[in-house]
Amino acid sequence: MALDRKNVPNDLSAFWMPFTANRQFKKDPRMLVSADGMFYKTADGRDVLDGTAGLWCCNAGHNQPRIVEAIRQQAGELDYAPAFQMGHPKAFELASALRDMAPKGMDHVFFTNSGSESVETALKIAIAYHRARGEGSRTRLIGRERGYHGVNFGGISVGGIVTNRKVFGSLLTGVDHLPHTHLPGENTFTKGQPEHGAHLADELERIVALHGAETIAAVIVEPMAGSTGVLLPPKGYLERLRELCTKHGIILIFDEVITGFGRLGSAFAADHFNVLPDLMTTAKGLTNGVIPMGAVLATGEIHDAFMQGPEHLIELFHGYTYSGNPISSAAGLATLETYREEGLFERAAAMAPYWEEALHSLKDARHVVDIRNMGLIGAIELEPIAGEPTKRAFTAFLKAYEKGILIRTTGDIIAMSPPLIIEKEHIDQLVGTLREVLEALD
Ligand code: PXG
Repeated sequence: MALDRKNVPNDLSAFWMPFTANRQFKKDPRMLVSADGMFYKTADGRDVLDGTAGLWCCNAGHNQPRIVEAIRQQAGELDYAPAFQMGHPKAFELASALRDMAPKGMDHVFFTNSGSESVETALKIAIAYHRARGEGSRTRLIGRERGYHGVNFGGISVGGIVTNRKVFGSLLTGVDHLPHTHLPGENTFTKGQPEHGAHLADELERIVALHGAETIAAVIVEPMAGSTGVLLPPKGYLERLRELCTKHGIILIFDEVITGFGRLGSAFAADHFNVLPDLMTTAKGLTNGVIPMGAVLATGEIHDAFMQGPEHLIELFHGYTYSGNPISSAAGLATLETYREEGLFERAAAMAPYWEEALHSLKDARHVVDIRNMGLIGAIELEPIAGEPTKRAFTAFLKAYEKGILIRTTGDIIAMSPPLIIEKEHIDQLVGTLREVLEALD
């Protein structure tokens, strides 16, 4: 399609784009210039249906008026306040609102600016918590193969996506990994949680036997692995992991950066699976993706372990210039209010069965080898082109964009996570367009 470049800057060279094929993009840029509700508008004036809520973050849809207004107002009232040794009301209000929305027991909130920072924060809190209790030998961190925990050094160390790790040196020491839970032979075309694989949590016993429980600080997992291509926890898996962590005194961290704020049809995955972690990392949907913000939620037990010693001393030497900044806090408050007042989590749950049926109707489409879903998340796995992994799915992404839908691909997996305001007609458009794209694909 010939590109109308009138809304595209002449010089694209300076911006080194993140997680992007820069040279390919700059030859044929895909530029979004505005958005509303379920749709983006492109530089060449086309509407593109947002099948991914931006990057899994715009759960309430785009340009949500309450959020836009809250940011506008806050910017003109208190633009910034120091985050260390000073406070402003909205950060406290947001922390309380988040606690009230979170699973019972997650009583304290540490603000960050992204999922990656939330992960670093949670890992540091876990290690420092054990030390505060006189168990300073607990420093090891256990992640999982195929896990995604952001891109900072702690996160890629516990993460398990090889491309995100292999060119960045030796990473953190003292890290080990659980096996991933993808069992394609046994669990194909699963609707919701797969039947097989709970036993994979028992691998933690092997890791404990190898290193000694007294050296292990925390286990971090995504309750549903998103970035790697939507891997749902097998039935019983998270329960088993919780049991083993409790048994061995290990902190369980749920990385809820994607699963938080309604993605599965409940506020958090912890609610959905009824398994409580000790620490939870969040970001993305906390502010509807509108402005950077993340938060780590901690149980009272973890928080209180730090609240010792003379009261004038700082209890945790950690934080960011923008932790709980006024504009992000205002956006967060308006976002949580929107979720609540518009019943968006319930809406996601109510739409999930239609979403599931629509996605699985693609079972017989060309190249499809698996489909997985839960809440308003779906993944369609394609047979890779022999010798050219990722190419088939990436081509599908480009063709889909040309045909007016935005999807994400990772490897040869198409992942979708639309805003929770999606209507049936949008689901029909996504799935109908995908079928056309897949049928025309080499
Ligand atoms: N943890 C999890 C579970 C994530 O999914 C992060 C941490 C890092 O968040 P930040 O805010 O630092 O990016 C993430 C981010 C995709 C995709 O398409 C996923 C993420 C980010 C961008 C794209 O799968 N997840």
